[in-house]
Amino acid sequence: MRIAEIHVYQMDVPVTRTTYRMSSGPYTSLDSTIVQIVSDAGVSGWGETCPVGPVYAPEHALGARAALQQMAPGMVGAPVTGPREVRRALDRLLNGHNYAKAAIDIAIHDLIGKTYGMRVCDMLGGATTDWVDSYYALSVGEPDEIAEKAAEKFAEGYPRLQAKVGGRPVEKDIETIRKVWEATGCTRLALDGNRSLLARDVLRIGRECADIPFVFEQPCNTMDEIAAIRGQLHHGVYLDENTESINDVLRAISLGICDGFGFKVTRLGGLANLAAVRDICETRAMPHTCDDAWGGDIIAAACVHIGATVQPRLLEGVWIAEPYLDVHYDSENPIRVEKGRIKVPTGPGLGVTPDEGVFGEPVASFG
Ligand code: 0XW
Ligand code: MG
Repeated sequence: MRIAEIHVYQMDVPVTRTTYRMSSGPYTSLDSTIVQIVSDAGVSGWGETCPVGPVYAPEHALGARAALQQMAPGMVGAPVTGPREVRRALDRLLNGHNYAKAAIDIAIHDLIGKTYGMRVCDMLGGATTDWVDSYYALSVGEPDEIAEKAAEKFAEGYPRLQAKVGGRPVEKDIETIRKVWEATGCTRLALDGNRSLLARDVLRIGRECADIPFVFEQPCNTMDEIAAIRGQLHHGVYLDENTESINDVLRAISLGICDGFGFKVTRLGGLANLAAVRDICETRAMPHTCDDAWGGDIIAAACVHIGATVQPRLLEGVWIAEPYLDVHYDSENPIRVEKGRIKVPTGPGLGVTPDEGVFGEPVASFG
């Protein structure tokens, strides 16, 4: 099988069902990039990458499309031997740019699966379940409002909650954390600073909320800042944004900096690399999520498929943007959260196929 065509699409993904605010600010619409890879047998595989704005991580939508247009000409005609070799080919065309290469990696997994009649989860080691746990990300907001939303989502069936903190006086975060705990009693609670907290404030939250069983998620900006206070914390620490490569994961584990992770498919470069860190975490009994920054049914399906292969006791959940959206790419097989869980698609490949014309005309085509 060879790559015959590559098409790149742009899709706005508006945040319509509720507000979404992290320490870096509010989000009202995100700019997604979709990749269609057509084989010489006429089968299409689909991938997606949708940075959550240009400041959350060193990624942005225009950069994704520029990187894809840099690589695509060199990929037309290439053999589709397997995701790892395709990634090596991409690395020979462009340095870095995991978040763009991930869209091709996902499309290659989808293409191989649809060609040979295998689900992506079964290509990645096999599904352990038909449904994966999700978790709900509570925005930064007024304590009473966030506590009310937390109670609503916990009652809806979400087994885990993530409360965004940071970007405001720490007293407000502490009040929010306390009210969320009182409103839910949720023992699977993550406080996600998205790199924004000062070490001083992390220590204060830990002291003043010592009775609440949460984990800190990416509280400070760097591994070094977190390592400096790690010994003074009595709550678990997960890394998220700092895990930009398999090496970052190996470093964090070898230095004992964290107790688990929030992983993103595109930040790590795709499903093959997430499967690699999944196996490292299983070796070291490290819980982790399988998420991405934002996006629609394609990236959501990718997160669900890899999430389904994680050893159940280590899966902290699969986050998808669907609860904040009113758009689906595949109207017959939408990926959606139902009572806090997500059904693993049953069709070949990702199990989703975009509706004809849903993305409009490609912004770039090759082959
Ligand atoms: C909640 N997420 C998985 C989605 C947002 O893009 C941010 C991210 C996180 O945990 O940081
Ligand atoms: Mg996070």
